[in-house]
Amino acid sequence: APLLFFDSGIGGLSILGPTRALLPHAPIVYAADNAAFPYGTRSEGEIAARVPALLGRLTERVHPRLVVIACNTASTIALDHVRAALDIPVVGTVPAIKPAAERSKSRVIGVLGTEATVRQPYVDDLSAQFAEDCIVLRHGSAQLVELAERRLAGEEVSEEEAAEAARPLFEKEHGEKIDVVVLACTHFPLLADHLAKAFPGTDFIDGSQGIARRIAHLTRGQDWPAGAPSGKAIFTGPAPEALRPALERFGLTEMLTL
Ligand code: DGN
Repeated sequence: APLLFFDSGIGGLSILGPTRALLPHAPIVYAADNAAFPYGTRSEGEIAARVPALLGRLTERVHPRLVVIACNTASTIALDHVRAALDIPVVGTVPAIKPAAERSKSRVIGVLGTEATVRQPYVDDLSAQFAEDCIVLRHGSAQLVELAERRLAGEEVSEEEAAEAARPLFEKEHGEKIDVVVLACTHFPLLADHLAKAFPGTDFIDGSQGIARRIAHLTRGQDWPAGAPSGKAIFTGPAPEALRPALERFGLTEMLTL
């Protein structure tokens, strides 16, 4: 039985990469809800209804042993609903505010996510619990999501474009003191090299390594099939041919529509 990764688009590849490094033989199904992309501009109600229903259909089709909601927007809104709907382990992706607070010296940290993620009470709770003595500044950017999608589809995305989209975070009151930024959208690690160059002296962190370790822990002792692992991508809309080379780099050699 495979591991099922789920995102609205290609963001989940930033979680799949480190997971593959730890579990090179695990069969993978990567599901992208591209028919409803992007999630960041949708309402809480829509996401809370759509994600569990879709994961229900997907698990019936592929019978995974574990589901990874590789999307902060869907996780911060719908994780409990999904866990209630499925009877297999569900790993979510939530903003890495705790490690950011542990690392920050200036005690001003930034959270970059989608518009939907940065307004979630879940983010308030994480900030209150783990970053109580920090100023936590947030910026939601649909633009960065678009740029990550375009880059994976093979288009040239410049450092300046990425910097422009992230800059409003640093222009907020106290923003100039930010020393750690949480990439709270799984698309954004795919732009981390550009961001690190554009904002030197700022650490950009994400939870992907920790999530990969969590997945490895939950599946420890499993016998994965010998030989080359199988990997396929399932889309809710038409399969985007432009993404084929990028998906193949992640071992996803087959593209299907749900
Ligand atoms: N990759 C998703 C996230 O982590 O929030 C959201 C992308 C989107 O649909 N806007």
